[in-house]
Amino acid sequence: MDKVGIPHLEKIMNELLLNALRGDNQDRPPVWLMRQAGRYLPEYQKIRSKYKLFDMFHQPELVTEITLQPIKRLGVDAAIIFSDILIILEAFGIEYDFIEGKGPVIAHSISALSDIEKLRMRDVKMALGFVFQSISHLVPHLKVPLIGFCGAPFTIASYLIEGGTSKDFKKTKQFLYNQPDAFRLLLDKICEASIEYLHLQVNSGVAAIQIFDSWANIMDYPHFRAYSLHYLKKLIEPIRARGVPTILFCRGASLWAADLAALKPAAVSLDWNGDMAQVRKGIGLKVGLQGNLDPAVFYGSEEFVVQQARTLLESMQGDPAFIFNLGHGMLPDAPVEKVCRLVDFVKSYSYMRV
Ligand code: 1CP
Repeated sequence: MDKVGIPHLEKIMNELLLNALRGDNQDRPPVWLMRQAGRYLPEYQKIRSKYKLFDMFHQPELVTEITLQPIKRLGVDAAIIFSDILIILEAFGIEYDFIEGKGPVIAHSISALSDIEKLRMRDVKMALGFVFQSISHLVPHLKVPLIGFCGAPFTIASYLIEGGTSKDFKKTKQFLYNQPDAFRLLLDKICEASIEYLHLQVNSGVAAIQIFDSWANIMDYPHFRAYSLHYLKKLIEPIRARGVPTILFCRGASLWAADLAALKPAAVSLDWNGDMAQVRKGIGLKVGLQGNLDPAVFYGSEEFVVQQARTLLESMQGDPAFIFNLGHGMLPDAPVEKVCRLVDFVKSYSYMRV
């Protein structure tokens, strides 16, 4: 692995993301891609074929190598630590795994208040020590900001109740509609552990935080406010108080952008359903906007990818708080050449703008 610079003495050279998150980027928009480390990269697949995913997340050397892969291959303006939102389960000693072709699986799912009452938060610094070690290991290798992350309490709770991924979230809704007090207790417990987890990520060296509320959009608006928004606010506030920017990713964000912006994160990450420029007009310049190309764009030709990127860039022309990204994570079968072309195009945009 390349050693870039002297640990802890190297200044972050590329500040485009942090400038945009402060709302004062005068240059081209920063670009990074959600799930930029992953199966579409042959170098990732090479490592993946040798290890179990669960083990990969637990080895700081591998985490470092995989996190750096998209930086080297694509030249994106930010790194995001190779980890998973479900890692937080280890703060409660909950066993889980990632099964090929099936996704995450939780050994003992939650089905009653008594299951929630039994959950005891462990010493997060100890239980998730491998994440903090990975961050400390990574930072000296980077010339771009490192983004740390966690799942939003609602999204984590849905995995705990479903026992894994779900198509209809039936168990989650049954629980939510029949036992709202127990559901809130679960969210409170996850929230407490997540705040601690984010603080420790910041202490270890991340420059920004992204919160993933991937399943918030399964709720209607009143439930979204009570069970998602309320907890997102609780997560953001202590991190903002430390001067660390937070990006809120929420499926459903184009519908609920104004509510999310009202929480005052540094940025809201939009899905591809909304028109970015129109959302900007609606919320004004008070928060950054990240997104929002359809991740399936790579199924089109290279010309199509460039054309879609150009349309988005032109619509956000001169916006000091725009971060170029996808509307959701990279798909595993995106052709890597087209992904490189996209990033190159966004990076060359300022020159075309003059
Ligand atoms: O570069 C990066 O972004 C990699 C780091 C990363 C992140 C930010 C991974 C690695 N996972 C995540 C977040 C994550 N994990 C989310 C939120 C973002 C989103 O909505 O996509 C979610 C919902 C998960 C849960 C998860 N982990 C799933 C989705 C299952 C479902 O319910 O649909 C899956 C398949 C995983 C495994 C996983 N985590 C990360 C990767 C690269 C993978 C797949 C790896 C593989 O099979 O090799």
